[in-house]
Amino acid sequence: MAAASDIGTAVIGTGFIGSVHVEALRRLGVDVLGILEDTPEHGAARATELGLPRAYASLTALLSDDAVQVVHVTSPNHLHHAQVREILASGRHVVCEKPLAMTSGESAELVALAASTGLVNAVNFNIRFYPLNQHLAAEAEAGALGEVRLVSGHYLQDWLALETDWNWRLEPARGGALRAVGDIGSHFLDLATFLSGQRIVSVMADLATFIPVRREPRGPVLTFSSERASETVAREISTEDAATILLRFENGARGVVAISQISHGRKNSLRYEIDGSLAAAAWNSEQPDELWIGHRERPNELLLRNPALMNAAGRAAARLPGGHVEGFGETFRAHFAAIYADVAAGRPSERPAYATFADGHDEMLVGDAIAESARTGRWVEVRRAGPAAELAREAETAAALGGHA
Ligand code: SOE
Repeated sequence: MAAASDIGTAVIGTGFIGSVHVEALRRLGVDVLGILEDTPEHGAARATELGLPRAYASLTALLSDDAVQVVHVTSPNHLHHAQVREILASGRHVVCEKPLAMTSGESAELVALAASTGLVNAVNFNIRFYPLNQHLAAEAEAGALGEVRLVSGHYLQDWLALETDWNWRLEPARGGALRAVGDIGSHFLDLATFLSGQRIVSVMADLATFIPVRREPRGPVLTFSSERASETVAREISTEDAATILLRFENGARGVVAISQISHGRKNSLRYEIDGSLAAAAWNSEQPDELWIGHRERPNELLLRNPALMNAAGRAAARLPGGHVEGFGETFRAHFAAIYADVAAGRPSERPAYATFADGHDEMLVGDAIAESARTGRWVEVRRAGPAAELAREAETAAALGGHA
């Protein structure tokens, strides 16, 4: 089996998250052969800044490099579908940033295409790969929490809290119809299912746009950028700044989550509480090395991330001994280690710990239900039947049978 260092990779997009991909791949020892940006000039500048051998002039040029076996897609959301299709068609494995696509129709097609090729396909729900989240998912699957009954929490940020804050995600044509829900709510919803082992079956959602007019600066703006442009133009905003969502899971468990990108002082705060019939667990992404475990009939516990005290899944995601805090960037390394083990094996494993296109597509279906519920003011079921879901399921079944659909 090939080692990670024998695997050639390229990254599309070198914004905030694209740069995190490059650094994590380097930590893993993968050979990052080059990048693709929105223009050749921008790519050349970024390749130099990142100390990379080359910038490809186009996706065609990138896919003409036989040394590239895996492509990471971190471009704006509206480019994902076309780029991923071309990458899969060229016979390369692909890691795509969330959300997988702009619509569930697009994501269903990508699931089918990926399954038909047998290539490794992943969506970057990296928050699964904080070691304590890997540890808790395995503990919960082994019954440590008992029957999961309630999942509550939030994902709050403040980088879009001012009317002068701007980013491509604000524009439906580039980010999609759901913004806060698609960008960060998707992490919480994926994690809730990953940790509880239960899929979301219906939702009741309320979306709010508190800043209906923002000041768009002339020229591009990096995610989380605090630069203030001198010249701006007023733009009407239709995508949601915040969402409050009630959830029902397939085992009858209930959930509630607040999502916001306008919460002053919360820089990147995902918090969950999972209440089971035997015990509870709670975690905060801004203190990721601590897992609170709640008990009714004995003292509560606080598990500090420590390979010596975690299960195999937690240990596999950890790199440093206890007390040496591992953070956001480390989750990409752990995530990619799981993905590249499958790349080295030449095909997806039976039950990947990472989110596949099927998980990314399921997220899109939950998003469809959230959008419909917000429009109608009613509880809406997640529609896993229907043409898009059927297409994805057929392809997955064929792939599981070892053939390619
Ligand atoms: C911006 O909200 C962002 O970079 C998201 O796009 C990432 O998925 C999240 O992990 C951090 O914040």
